[in-house]
Amino acid sequence: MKSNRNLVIGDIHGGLKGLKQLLERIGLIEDDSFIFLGDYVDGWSESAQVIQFLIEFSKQYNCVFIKGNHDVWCEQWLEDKTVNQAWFVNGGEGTIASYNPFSDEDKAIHLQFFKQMKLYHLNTNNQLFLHAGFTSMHGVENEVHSETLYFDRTLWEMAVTMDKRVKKDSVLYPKRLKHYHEIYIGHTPTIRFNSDQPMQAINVWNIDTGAAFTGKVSAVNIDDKTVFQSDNLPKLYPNETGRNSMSYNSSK
Ligand SMILES: [Mn+2]
Repeated sequence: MKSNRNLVIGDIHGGLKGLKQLLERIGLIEDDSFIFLGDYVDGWSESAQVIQFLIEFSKQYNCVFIKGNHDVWCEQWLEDKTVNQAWFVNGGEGTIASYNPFSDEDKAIHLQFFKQMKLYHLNTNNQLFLHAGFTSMHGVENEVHSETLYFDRTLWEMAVTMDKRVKKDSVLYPKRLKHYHEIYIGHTPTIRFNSDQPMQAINVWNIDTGAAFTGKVSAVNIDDKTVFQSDNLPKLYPNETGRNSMSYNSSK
C-alpha cells in the first residue's frame, strides 16, 4: 500500500471537471498531501465551484494552497467589489458570473479561503513552491515586490533557455537556482513551448500545462516524478471557449 504521496497540482482556471478527473486518475489515498500552485479561477465556467470544491477537499486531505495572480484579482473583487480591468478581460467576467448562485455568506467563506493562501511554500526537503517565479538572487524571502511571486516569468525563461554546459560550480550559474533543491511553478503554460506535459528545466518544474487554454490540469508526485493529467479542457467543456478567445499576448 502506497502512503504519504506528495502531489503538486498546476493551474486549474475554473476547470472543475478537469480537476475531478485528475484526482480520479491519481486514485486518492487517505494520507496523500497536496500543494496547489494557484490560479484556481478564470477560464472555464466553474471558477467559484472550484473554490467550493477545494474548501471541502482541504477538510479531508492535507493541502497547501498557493495564491496565483488570478486569485489575487478574484480576492480583491470578493473583498470590495473592485474589478481590475486586466482581470475582467482575462476570465474575470466569467468568474463573476460563476458566483451568481453563491450567497453572501458563501462568498465571505471563499474570501477567507483566498486570504489564507500562501505566496510561497518551502518544505523540509528544500523544495520551493510558488505560482510564478522570483528575481532576488538571495531567494524568495528577499523579493522586494511580492507581486513578482505571482507574475514573474523570468525565472522560467532563464531556466528553460540556460546553457546546460554551465555547471553548478561555475561563476555563470544563476544564483537564483542555487538556493533550492527544486522549484515548482505554474503560471507560464507549457503549451507555449509545444508541450502538454509538465516541463523540467535545470531544477525548475513547470506544472502549468495550459488548462486555461487547450491543455490539461496536471499533477506531479514530487518524490518519484510520476505525472497525472486530465483530458484536454476543451474536450471537457465542449460548449465553451475558456480563455482561447483571448490572445495570449494580452493575457496575464
Ligand atoms: Mn495561470
